Amino acid sequence: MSQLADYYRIEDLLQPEERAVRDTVRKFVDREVKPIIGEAWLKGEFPRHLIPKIAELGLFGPTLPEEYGGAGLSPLAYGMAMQELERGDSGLRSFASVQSALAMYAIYRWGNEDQRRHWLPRMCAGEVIGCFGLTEPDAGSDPDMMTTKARRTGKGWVLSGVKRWITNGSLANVAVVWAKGESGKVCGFLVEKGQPGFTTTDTHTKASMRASITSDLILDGVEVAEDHVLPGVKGLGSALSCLTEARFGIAFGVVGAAMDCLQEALDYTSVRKVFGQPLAAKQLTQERLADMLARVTSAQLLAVRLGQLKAAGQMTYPQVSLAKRENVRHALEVARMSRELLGANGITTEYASIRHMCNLETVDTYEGAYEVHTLILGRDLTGIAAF
Ligand code: TGC
Repeated sequence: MSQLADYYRIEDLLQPEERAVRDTVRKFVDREVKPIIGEAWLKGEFPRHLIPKIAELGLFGPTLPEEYGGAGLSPLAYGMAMQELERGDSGLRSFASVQSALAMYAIYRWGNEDQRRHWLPRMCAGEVIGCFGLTEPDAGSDPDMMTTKARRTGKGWVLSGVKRWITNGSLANVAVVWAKGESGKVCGFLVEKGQPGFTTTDTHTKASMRASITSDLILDGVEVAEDHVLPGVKGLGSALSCLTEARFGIAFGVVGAAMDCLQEALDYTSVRKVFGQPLAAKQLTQERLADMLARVTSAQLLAVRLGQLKAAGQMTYPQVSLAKRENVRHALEVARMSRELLGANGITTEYASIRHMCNLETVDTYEGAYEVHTLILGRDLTGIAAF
């Protein structure tokens, strides 16, 4: 990797284990992902054959303790893994981060010991895939508006409602589903694939995240036993705490997409000639390349400092909002500039930039849209909620 991808020597801020994780995932992405991902994206297919390989790399629940199948990795090691996966494609990173930071984290944080021991080792091994059902057709930025209901019965609970925009939905063996009980309190449930009343449908009209599965979860009177309730859940805040974990991974992941775009623009403009010179020799090109480099470097520094704060137990969720908000916008701008520098070639998926650019539109919107993070920061600064 050229000096450009590490202009401020982020390398020096990483422990040997964190560098090793980054390098291993980088090699995997170069060897197994980059050659196939453009075509998979065009076909609208998630490359399922990579699941066992990602599991082998230990990227499902890597920060969890070893007793549950995890590797006890540091937040920075996890972040580096997300960065490298998203250098391949945002869909691949989404797949891994929904599995780890949303589904597995929810079970780890809000489940009981039996649930942890039952689910987590198989999820680490990639034998069980999870998804996270919070968002609904009419409840996105304001999840408290959810209409999915959980009704108590003599035997357990009955769930009814629809969840939308669920990554891994139809692929998942287990869905973490958030629903309101009769008192209006948000509760968390584990719903298994194939349970009577539980179906999924995939969204096929996406012009973004095409190498990723996005589904509706339809819950039509699904009976859930008491041992499938997450007993630690304290209301909506428990669901939001999982989003913090996922947003943390996004803040790192998008840096990878931006790094890939910068490298692609540099490679292309160095060889492509215009008016007798390489494009890279033109001042307008250099201004853009410098802007891209500044954005990549700013994003890297924000992410790494966030990782250090998390490792020290000092990270707050508004800090995560700031990094998610800024880094996705930096990455999106870098992808747009790279696409533009590639001219007509930049509109094809022969090059990665347009794929990253389209994917990043989703990343800007999901896990808290740009505007939601703006208002989380506004509330933190002023003490006034302006949602
Ligand atoms: P609010 O009063 O702010 O909070 C309620 C309680 O939750 C706590 N809390 C958080 N805790 C940890 N992490 C966070 N990010 C938290 N945000 C809030 C908060 O401290 C409070 O605790 P307590 O003890 O005081 O009760 O609740 P609100 O309803 O006013 O929320 C405001 C807002 C806008 C911040 C929140 O609703 C929000 O973050 N909205 C965005 C939701 C979002 O990101 N949705 C996208 C999810 S993606 C999806 O569902 C698909 S799964 C992913 C995939 O499949 O790709």
